[in-house]
Amino acid sequence: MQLYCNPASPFARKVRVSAFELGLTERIELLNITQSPVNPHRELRAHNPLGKIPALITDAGETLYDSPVICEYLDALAGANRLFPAPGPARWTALRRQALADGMADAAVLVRYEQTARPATLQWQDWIEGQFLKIRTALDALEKEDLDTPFDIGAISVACALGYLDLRFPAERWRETRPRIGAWHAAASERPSLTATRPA
Ligand code: GSF
Repeated sequence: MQLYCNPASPFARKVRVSAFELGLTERIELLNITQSPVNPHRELRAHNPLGKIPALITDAGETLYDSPVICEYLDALAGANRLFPAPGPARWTALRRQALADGMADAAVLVRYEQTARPATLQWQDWIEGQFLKIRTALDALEKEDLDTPFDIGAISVACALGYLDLRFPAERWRETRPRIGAWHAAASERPSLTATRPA
């Protein structure tokens, strides 16, 4: 399999962490690329019309996207509902946490594009604040959750979204008012799957 990715992408990291947890790392060749909405990558677009990473080319030659689909595919490949629990309460919680974390990462990536890809004169502070409100509200919601459950797709998504905040927005200092999730993230970050995929 081949994975279009970039070390900084929180969504590509989700896929790489999932592959690591499932013992599939050796089966995936990483195709590291750089792109953005204003700097599209021609070859990637031929595989994913949306022009986004991660995109996985399976051994059968089909391209899968986006990260929730790829992670569920890898889980099925490894067998036995290891990251995506079977239908039932644990599955709905894991999927909801994935949605929450991916939404946080989406908002953070949009702010990053606004601040780095958009000409300074066109940047809109209210819009940036609107994205930060989503991120902060999501962090507050996570602070109230019990994340000490199996390291499933919900936990992986949360860990990767928090890692992206640390990478791109260290001034946010989200831990200062959210000690529970800060402690959870510190412990989770010691897992080999997360240390092996930590962006520089
Ligand atoms: C989001 C992927 C995404 O935004 C997923 O895979 O879960 N819902 C998708 N990828 C970004 C790069 S990133 O992770 O920072 C991307 O490829 N953006 C390019 C663009 O044109 O939006």
